[in-house]
Amino acid sequence: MVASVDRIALPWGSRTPYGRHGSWPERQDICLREGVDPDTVQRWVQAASILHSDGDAMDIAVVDGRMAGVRGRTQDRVNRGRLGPKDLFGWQANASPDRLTRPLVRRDGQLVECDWATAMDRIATRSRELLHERGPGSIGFYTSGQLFLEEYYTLAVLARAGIGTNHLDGNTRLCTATAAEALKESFGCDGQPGTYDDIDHADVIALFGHNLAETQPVQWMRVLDRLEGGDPPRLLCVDPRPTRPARAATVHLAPRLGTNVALFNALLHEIIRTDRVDHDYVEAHTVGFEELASRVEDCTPEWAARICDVPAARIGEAAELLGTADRLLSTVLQGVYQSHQATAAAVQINNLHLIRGMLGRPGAGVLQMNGQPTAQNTRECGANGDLPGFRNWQNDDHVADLARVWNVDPETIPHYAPPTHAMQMFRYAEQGSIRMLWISGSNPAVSLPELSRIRSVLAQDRLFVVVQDLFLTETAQLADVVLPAATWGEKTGTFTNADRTVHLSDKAVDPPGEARPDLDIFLDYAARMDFRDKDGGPLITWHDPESAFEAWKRCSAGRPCDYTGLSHDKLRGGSGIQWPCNERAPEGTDRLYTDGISWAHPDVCETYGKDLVTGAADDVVEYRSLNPDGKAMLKAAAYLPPHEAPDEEYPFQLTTGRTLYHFHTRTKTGRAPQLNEAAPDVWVEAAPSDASALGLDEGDLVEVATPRGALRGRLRVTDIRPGLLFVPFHYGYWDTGGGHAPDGGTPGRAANETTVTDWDPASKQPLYKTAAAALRRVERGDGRPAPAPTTTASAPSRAGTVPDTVGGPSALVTESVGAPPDRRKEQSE
Ligand SMILES: Nc1nc2c(c(=O)[nH]1)N[C@H]1C(S)=C(S)[C@@H](COP(=O)(O)OP(=O)(O)OC[C@H]3O[C@@H](n4cnc5c(=O)[nH]c(N)nc54)[C@H](O)[C@@H]3O)O[C@H]1N2
Ligand SMILES: Nc1nc2c(c(=O)[nH]1)N[C@H]1C(S)=C(S)[C@@H](COP(=O)(O)OP(=O)(O)OC[C@H]3O[C@@H](n4cnc5c(=O)[nH]c(N)nc54)[C@H](O)[C@@H]3O)O[C@H]1N2
Ligand SMILES: [Mo]
Repeated sequence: MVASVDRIALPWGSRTPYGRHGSWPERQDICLREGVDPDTVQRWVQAASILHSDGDAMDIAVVDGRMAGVRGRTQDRVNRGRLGPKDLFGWQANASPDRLTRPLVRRDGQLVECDWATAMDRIATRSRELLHERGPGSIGFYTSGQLFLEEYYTLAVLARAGIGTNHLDGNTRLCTATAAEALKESFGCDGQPGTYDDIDHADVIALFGHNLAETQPVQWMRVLDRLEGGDPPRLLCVDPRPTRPARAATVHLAPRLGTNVALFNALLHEIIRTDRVDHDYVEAHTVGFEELASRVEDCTPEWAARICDVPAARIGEAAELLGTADRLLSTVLQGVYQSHQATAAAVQINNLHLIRGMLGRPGAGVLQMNGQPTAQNTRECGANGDLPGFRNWQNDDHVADLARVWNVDPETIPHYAPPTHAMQMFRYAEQGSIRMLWISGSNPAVSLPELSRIRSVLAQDRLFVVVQDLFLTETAQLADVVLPAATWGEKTGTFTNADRTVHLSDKAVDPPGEARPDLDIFLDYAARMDFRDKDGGPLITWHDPESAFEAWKRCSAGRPCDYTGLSHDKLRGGSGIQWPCNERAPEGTDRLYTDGISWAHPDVCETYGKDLVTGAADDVVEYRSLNPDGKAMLKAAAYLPPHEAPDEEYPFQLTTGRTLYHFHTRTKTGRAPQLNEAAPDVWVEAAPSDASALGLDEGDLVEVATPRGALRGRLRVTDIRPGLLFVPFHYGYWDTGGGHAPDGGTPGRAANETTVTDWDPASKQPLYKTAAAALRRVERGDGRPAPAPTTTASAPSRAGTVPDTVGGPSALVTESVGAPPDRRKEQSE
């Protein structure tokens, strides 16, 4: 069956229902440029999507050396051929006419074009001067969750063993630092326990602060297909906005912002009170049950109801759902990770699974989600605040082992303190101890909190800023050197999604102008700096993506994220493969912890843990006494109120987040016409009762102000929790239509003008989802609605009052169900 579907109007496409324990049918989505059809495509090149962490496998169509479209790969375990709207249309940004094609350097205050030798020489010279004058601690690297594994590994080696700096982190700090920390706190080590296949088997699926429909649309298609098939799952959704999952849920809880810990403690209280505890599992595999039980003893639903402003009866219903599940799958994302008490809350979801024994079996799994496509690799390669291969910086044996892999002295690798986290790096840059900051694959002048501060940090004369990007972003405009990077489709490499599936993404077309792959840029820098190992040989011995991958395999050998059974060739042709993949598991591993907890023993664990409330690090002695046998740890936490509560001046709660059609600061999705038009400008969501109390209507221009700053956007009245405002964070001042930088007089439109510089004590992830704000009208609307989609959580409260979001002819996508066998054969070539 073949259908042509407007995938802006119908983002999840047509249904392919299937029953519990069945296998998800294939559906191939194809989107080709006008005038191109499958027969005129000259080459299909294998890749996977780079605009979220789902890892949807796709092929890029090439005609005359140019990208001409994409199609889903039906043989892949993750998506079975389906693609979401961003993947169907986002590839067009690669060919945008405003791509950076030559390096730029700042001369007399202006960024001017130059050749690569000039730009790289300037960076190497400045690096050497700083190393000489101020030492390695004066140089910091801020990278991404969007480069490839081979690139992060190279960056980690050159920063940690070449420069010898402790200041290397990713924007993963803003993204999945809490996922990693929560896994480490509960299981002793990072590594996703569950798998997407658990969706096929679960009878209850619980989403905690995760707008699955908009941020992992392909897995939402899978849930929708199960909801329409036999023996459908029941859904629990915890989110203060009326997301699509919230509307489809059996139980929806819309708590007050920042009260997750109170709510989760009440859920645990009910499960223990009704004795839905798997005592055998708890006894065999965990420590800390008594303390957890006593911590939540007083956390009744009535107690939590007052804090969270959710009916106690509803909390009881949610606990009943979780307590009676035969196979429970939970996912956790930014509504927890970027909210108050992030790690403490995320850990309570691990506790829920541990006390119910819901782990390591089909359908029983927890997904502490990732957001960015390659965030997993930033973490495992040690380009964030960890050592490569999930090694423990406090364990001398682990540092010595890493030094062996790199053939350097252990003292070369900084391990005197935890690797510096991103928020601290910007603080050091502000204070002047960091003098060079190299930013790759991130746009902090839009994405970090409190933008007026970030702009002033980056604009300082004494700070030498290098920005490696595809476009002259808001951040690049503040740089001293701008390096034009090649990206997805223009370079080869691998990356790993949120359920540990490793995909290969091959080069399909040449990059524009002189743009170079990030790997080549890092290798060029390492060669100019002439980094050496302890025997005087080159520190970095690889020269291309494949040799970099082979080097990483040696570093990962025997570690939890063991890649030794993988190779670029093995990843070509078929499906992505889940790590660990080694001699023992040559086809990969679907679930971790099927046979007890494997990486929590004091000798092997990645961390000795932290106090969830203060963030104070434990040492090996404390860890050994808590967990001598390496079991899972049930860590309890008391609820504390958010730091910033509404008051008379700032009476609203404010949260920020995403919409279906855009990715982050829109450098790619803002340049794809179908996506841009679906949500062309910022908006502000408020509840009908709040709007009418202030006399506001749909489409009015409003201002949202916090103690940090203000932004302006059009009002959309939705069924959001009363007292809460929502602003999407995608809109910086770059715009196809003409956004502007805030100039003191007129506020801008970026959500982060208003957010606070504050972070979770354990994971150091910034709080984008708990602030107090004021709302006022700037100007009455002219009858036109806010530029917000109607297909998503931003749907108007009164249906039919705003025209439906549609894409039209340019958004038509071919969907084929039950593809003929010959097409499948051609695809696997
Ligand atoms: N379309 C799209 N998809 C994406 C991305 C994108 O930019 N656009 N980015 C990718 C990345 S990097 C990430 S990290 C993920 C993020 O994916 P999600 O976490 O799903 O997205 P968000 O919109 O940031 O936040 C999710 C929900 O948290 C809720 N929330 C806010 N505060 C609270 C709270 O205190 N408690 C609870 N329980 N919920 C709260 C919000 O209402 C929101 O609906 O998406 C990935 N996928
Ligand atoms: N208020 C608020 N702020 C938030 C969030 C929120 O929910 N609310 N979410 C946070 C989260 S979870 C995240 S992940 C961050 C995202 O924040 P950022 O990472 O800053 O946002 P992006 O727009 O994805 O920036 C990535 C940059 O890398 C460039 N790029 C893309 N591909 C490549 C490549 O191959 N090589 C190189 N060198 N560059 C490339 C893009 O052009 C873009 O400029 O935002 C955070 N900020
Ligand atoms: Mo993220």
